[in-house]
Amino acid sequence: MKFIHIADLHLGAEPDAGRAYSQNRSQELWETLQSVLEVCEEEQTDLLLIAGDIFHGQPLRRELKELNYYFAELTHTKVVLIAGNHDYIRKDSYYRTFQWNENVIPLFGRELEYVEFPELRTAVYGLSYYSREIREPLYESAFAGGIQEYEILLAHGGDEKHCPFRVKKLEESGFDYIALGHIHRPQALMKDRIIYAGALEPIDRNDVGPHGYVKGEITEAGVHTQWIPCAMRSYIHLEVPVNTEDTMGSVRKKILEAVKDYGAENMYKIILTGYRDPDLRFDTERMDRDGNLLEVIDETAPQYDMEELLQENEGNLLGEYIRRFKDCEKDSREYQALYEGVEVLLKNKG
Ligand SMILES: [Mn+2]
Repeated sequence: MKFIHIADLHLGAEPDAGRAYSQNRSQELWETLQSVLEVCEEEQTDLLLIAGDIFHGQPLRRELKELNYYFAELTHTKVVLIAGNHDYIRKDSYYRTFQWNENVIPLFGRELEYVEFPELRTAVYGLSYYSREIREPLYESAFAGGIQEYEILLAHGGDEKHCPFRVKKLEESGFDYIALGHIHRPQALMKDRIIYAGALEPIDRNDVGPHGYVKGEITEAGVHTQWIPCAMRSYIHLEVPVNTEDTMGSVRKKILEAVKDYGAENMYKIILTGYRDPDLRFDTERMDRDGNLLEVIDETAPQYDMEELLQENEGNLLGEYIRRFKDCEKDSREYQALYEGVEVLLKNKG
């Protein structure tokens, strides 16, 4: 039985709205889903499991129609989905009345329910959100019923306000595979068995690193999974080292080169590090204006000429301070204290 597990598509979201790069970002979320559906079609994947938060908010009727159209094009794959905390089934939700194609099986119960696929010797269990939060540990009492040979749990949450659970409880639940959603960073809580696929595309700037989906196979020998990156863009936090020779212009060039190296399609938070010429002030506000530089943070320290400063300040507090730390080793904590202290004392001096 071959499956693909995705989660947290957040269709309808507009990440970094207003930025130059992000104009088509909403569309890209749909395109990445389509690329996963193409994989399902090519590989004749048996089940596509979607672990909640398909939509960023309440889905529009036309959005459901659109989604259903793509699902209906699959000639082999069956799609099982649940609603998460973002697209929870509100009183007026179109989820309540929408007619899905026959290969699409929503598990929209408030309590755990299941769907059987006898031809795959598989049952998939799941429940859906009817509110933004569920504080009860609903998954801790879930267990595989032994209805089919292979049993899968589709689940959304894992933090305090969203169906909290202890991993140990899930381990003991008897499911062959637990397809998790809600936490956007892909991670296996237990190898090949309890996995957050992660958001299919990164949705906000904290979703750093690669994103993608889980491809798995369940056979009599057990479960085997692999995680496959497929997102069109990533958020990257990048340190750019600066030295005393650098100017605004040269730092800007360094940043642009780093961005080129790590991929111009990605979104960056740049952290400037190292020692700068004390006279140089970075205008980080201006630097992050263009392209997909979302933020530039200056963590450089000024490179003071300690000998010169010492001579100029012989006898006063600053001079005393420098004398005290002067002989410490570079890169030590004391050295850092020397720099930070000198910076403060100089500032106070006016
Ligand atoms: Mn969620």
